[in-house]
Amino acid sequence: MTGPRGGNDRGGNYRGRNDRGGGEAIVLSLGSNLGDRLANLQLGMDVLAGGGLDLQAVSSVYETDPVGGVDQGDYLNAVLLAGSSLPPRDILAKCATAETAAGRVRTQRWGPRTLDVDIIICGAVVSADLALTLPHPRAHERAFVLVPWLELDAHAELPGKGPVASLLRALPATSDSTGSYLTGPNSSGTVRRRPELRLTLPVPEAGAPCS
Ligand code: A4P
Ligand code: MG
Repeated sequence: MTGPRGGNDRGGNYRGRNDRGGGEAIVLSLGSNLGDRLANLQLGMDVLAGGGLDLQAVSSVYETDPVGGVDQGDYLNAVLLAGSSLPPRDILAKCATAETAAGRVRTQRWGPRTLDVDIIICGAVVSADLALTLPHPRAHERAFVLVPWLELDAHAELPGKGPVASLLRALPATSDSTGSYLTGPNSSGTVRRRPELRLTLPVPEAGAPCS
């Protein structure tokens, strides 16, 4: 069934629009490879929602090979589209709150985590600040970001890097009939869509903007 909270034809969950409403278009990447991975992603979304961040669409869930050279379990990854007029640092603070709510403990860079929430873009904002680099400095080379983002927005562009579709084609990746992206050695890892694992957009706050 389709409708305001129905799924899209690739398994993601849309609120029924692709525009960003008021404020900047925000793209967030969620990842988990510790504990109940799907529950961690859902909790992260639930904590992120509201308070000035209007969640609009969530991708399918993808199971992905760990990237970064640390020996760890596979991740579940998803991408969120949102709209917000909050300053980027406030959105980063909301990401940190969501990570804390999921019990995130930082022991090792690129190591296993219950929940990681990264800001991929805040509109066209460009920042080299190490505390908040925008766009995310590694998004363009990560299939676990590009594949779910492209699922939600076929015309997505990464400021300064170009169309997401082109960036994905530039990775050593090919799609197969199941929609998985099979990547070769030295690549950003295999990305497998898990249509049976679904995330649900939280219900908007009363009075929040809605199409
Ligand atoms: N920071 C700067 N810019 C940003 C941004 N755009 N979004 C700062 C979010 N945070 C940003 O992050 C370290 C610092 O980055 C923060 O204090 C923030 O101020 P962190 O979450 O504490 O540590 P981290 O995630 O281990 O480091 P980093 O460099 O953010 O790692 P990545 O690049 O996020 O990689 N493999 C798979 N398959 N799927 C994954 O999701 N994730 C990682 C983490 C590694 N391998 C993965 C995955
Ligand atoms: Mg992070």
